[in-house]
Amino acid sequence: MVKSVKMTATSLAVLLLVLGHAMAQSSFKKNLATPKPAKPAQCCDEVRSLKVQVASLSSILEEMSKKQESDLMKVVRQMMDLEKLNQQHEARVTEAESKYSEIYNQIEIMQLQAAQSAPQQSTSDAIYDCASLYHKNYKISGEYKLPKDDFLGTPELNVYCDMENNGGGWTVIQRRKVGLTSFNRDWKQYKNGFGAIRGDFWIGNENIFRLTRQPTVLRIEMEDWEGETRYAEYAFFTVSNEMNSYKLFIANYSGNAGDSLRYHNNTNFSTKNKDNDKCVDNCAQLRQGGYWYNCCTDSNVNGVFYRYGSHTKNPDGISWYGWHGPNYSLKRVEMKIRPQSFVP
Ligand SMILES: *[C@@H]1O[C@H](CO)[C@@H](O)[C@H](O)[C@H]1NC(C)=O
Ligand SMILES: *[C@@H]1O[C@H](CO)[C@@H](O)[C@H](O)[C@H]1NC(C)=O
Ligand SMILES: *[C@@H]1O[C@H](CO)[C@@H](O)[C@H](O)[C@H]1NC(C)=O
Ligand SMILES: *[C@@H]1O[C@H](CO)[C@@H](O)[C@H](O)[C@H]1NC(C)=O
Ligand SMILES: [Ca+2]
Repeated sequence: MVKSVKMTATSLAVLLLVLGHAMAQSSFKKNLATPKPAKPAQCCDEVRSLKVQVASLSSILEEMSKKQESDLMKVVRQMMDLEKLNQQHEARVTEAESKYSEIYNQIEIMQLQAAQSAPQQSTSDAIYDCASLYHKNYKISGEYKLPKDDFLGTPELNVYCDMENNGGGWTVIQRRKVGLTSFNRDWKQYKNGFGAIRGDFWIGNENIFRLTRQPTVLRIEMEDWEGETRYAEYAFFTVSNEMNSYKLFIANYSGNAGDSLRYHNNTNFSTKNKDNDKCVDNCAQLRQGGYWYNCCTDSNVNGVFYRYGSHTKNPDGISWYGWHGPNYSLKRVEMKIRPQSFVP
């Protein structure tokens, strides 16, 4: 064993010497300036150590990618957990919202019951508008549910009552103040009403027709972008039924905004899909709303809501010509009605 190893070592040394000599000679012959320093033994050692290094590097790499993978999995799992939490939060919010509205409805019902059992102050029992609620001693502004009345043929209706301004008892039929609800709607939507009762809405032509069967006052309040307010009041206001295209009648103006609904007196209601105006044009399409268009407007309170800074160029804004002319879109408008006979 020992001998053979020695032998091998010696023969290897000899072989290396010979090889080294040969290589030195050949490189000498080839190129004097750049002798190759690499010796075979060194080369193989280097290769071997390189191989070892590569192996350890690739195992490190493998480990790293495994770690990365597990990190990624962790992140994914965390995201899934967050998503689940988020969904749970959303579900809780929805639940809270529905509970809130349920409680709110119960309060409303209790308020109505209290109102209905309150000592009678008006000659009529029926609650068909905010004025009758006011006379049943309900004097806080807010959202109410008017009960269905078979005798009057009125369905249940959510309304907003202004019980505080100008004597109270006002049923709000239109409001523009938030600006996110489009008023460029079709006949059916204007007929039945749309929007949010606490925000921007149209109560519906059918409801306006029903609510104005008794002699009614209309009050239109408005505010410009400088914060100034004006109003227009019509001591007489009524709207025909659908058969008669919800034709408008108004009379006996008072106020400080100008009589800009007069031009619309005795005209039919028009929407983008029902041109009942007195013009060759389609005013509802030009003015982008539903209204009692003539040819076309002296006021356009159901027009486009333009925010401050962009409200001075367009003729389809929320305009009241008697105050700010055709190209100024107002910041806020509210239309409300009350029986002529109302006494605060
Ligand atoms: C209004 O509509 C009615 C039918 O709904 C129609 O008879 C009448 O001519 C219309 N009036 C105008 C001014 O267009
Ligand atoms: C609207 O027209 C009627 C006639 O149909 C008239 O009696 C009333 O005074 C008019 N209203 C206004 C504000 O001009
Ligand atoms: C307008 O007011 C006058 C005077 O108060 C009154 O005689 C008239 O009937 C009113 N018009 C309407 C349509 O209510
Ligand atoms: C409103 O704007 C139109 C053009 O967009 C212009 O012709 C008109 O004179 C303006 N009216 C007023 C009162 O500024
Ligand atoms: Ca037309």
